[in-house]
Amino acid sequence: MVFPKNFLWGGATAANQCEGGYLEGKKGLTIQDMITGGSLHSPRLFRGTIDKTVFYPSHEAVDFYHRYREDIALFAEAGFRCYRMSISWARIFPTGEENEPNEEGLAFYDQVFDECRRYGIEPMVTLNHFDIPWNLAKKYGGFQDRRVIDLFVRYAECVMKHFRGKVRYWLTFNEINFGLLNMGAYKSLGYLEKEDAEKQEFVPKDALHKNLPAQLQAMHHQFIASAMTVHLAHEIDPANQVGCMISHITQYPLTCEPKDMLETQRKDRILNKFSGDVMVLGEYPSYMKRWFAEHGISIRQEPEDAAVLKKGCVDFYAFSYYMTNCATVRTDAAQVEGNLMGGAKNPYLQTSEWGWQIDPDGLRYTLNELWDRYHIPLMIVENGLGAEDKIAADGKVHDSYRISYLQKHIRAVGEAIADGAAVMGYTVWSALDLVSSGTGEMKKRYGLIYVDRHDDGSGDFRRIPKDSFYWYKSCIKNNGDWE
Ligand code: BGP
Repeated sequence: MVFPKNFLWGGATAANQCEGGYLEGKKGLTIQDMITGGSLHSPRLFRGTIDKTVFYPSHEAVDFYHRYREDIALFAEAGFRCYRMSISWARIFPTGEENEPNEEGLAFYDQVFDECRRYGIEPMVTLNHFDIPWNLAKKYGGFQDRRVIDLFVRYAECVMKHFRGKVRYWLTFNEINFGLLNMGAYKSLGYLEKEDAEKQEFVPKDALHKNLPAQLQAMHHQFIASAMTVHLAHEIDPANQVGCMISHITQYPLTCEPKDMLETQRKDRILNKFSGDVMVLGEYPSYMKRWFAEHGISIRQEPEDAAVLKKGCVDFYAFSYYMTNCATVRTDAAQVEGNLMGGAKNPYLQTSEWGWQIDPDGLRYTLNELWDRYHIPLMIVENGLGAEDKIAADGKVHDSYRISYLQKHIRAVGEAIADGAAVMGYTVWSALDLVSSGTGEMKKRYGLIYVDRHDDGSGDFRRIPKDSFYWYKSCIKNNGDWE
């Protein structure tokens, strides 16, 4: 196969979905600690105070906090060359505002990275994967407030200095483009209106475009924080490589009617290209001007902002890829679910049990488009299948459907590399079963490793490598081929 020798094969997780230990080691609360479980048809609820009678999935998650040694040993057994994970900001700065970092938090991640290095696994660290400290959401409305930029950069600087030499690959904000969307504004920006923060309970998805100008302002602050972090990362250690992280929801026109083509372009620009362009090219794209004007958006910028963005362009483009959707101007088109956002149904594609359209060819198409546009290394940092896996009578998990999903997508990556795209790595979502970000469920399982944990809080956290684990091991061993 065409995969480069040093290709970063591995798996991914996020602190809020796997660690648990939500108050251990002097960790502070995060916005994830305040949301309940849900399902495809019942949304997760935000609760402004912790109610002991309610189940919050992130509180124990899958107990990585206590089991990281066992988990990393399994990752090593699968042959991972890379482990994409995140640091929980609130483990290092519990309220986000302390002057000094929490030593226990730093010590925890020291152990995690040392364990990775012991097996020759390269950590790739997301600085903020949907878990801004709760205090910053409540007090400042998250990134709406410019002061949060400095708080983030202080955190980023602290961990990049502390883990210098142990971590070389960094991602600033997970799926930064989700700040534009309903639940994404809460999770990504920590966007909370005062009146909502004080409510006993509300559905964060109701924030949808409630205050688009404020969301865009908050995203601007994230872009600045990210650019400052990239710049600092290079100063701290020239070996550091920093990527953006975009949820790439590739759009196809539902029909070849020119109006559908224009709608596709419009959606693709707002959803996918906007964030990528700012972070890779270091400036706001001209096509957003009209959209801003139409939505009454005028971003407050400081005189130095333009230069900061230009100085902080990312080194590589990382993205998650789960599906493609169709765009159309028709109002009667059948709809499908998706990652925070659905779209028009593509009659040629099958969907997962949670209604996400499965499209391996779309991954090849996307990689080629991104390479043509940016000409910087690309990395798929999330791709995988959420399914309701069961333990079979023989005590194993036979997830042939996941193997088939991964095979097709990895072949598509190989094709894109053969087409000429520079792809540096691929990390499966997820390395092990963890709490679903969208629905809060455990039963929506993505892992190569099964975790005995269920939606009612039962289970003993036992780990069982699935069939996909052994298949992926052979794929990595043969650098993108398998026996
Ligand atoms: C992405 C997130 C992940 C992850 C994944 C699957 O949006 O970065 O955290 O969870 O999607 O989504 P879900 O868990 O909602 O199925």
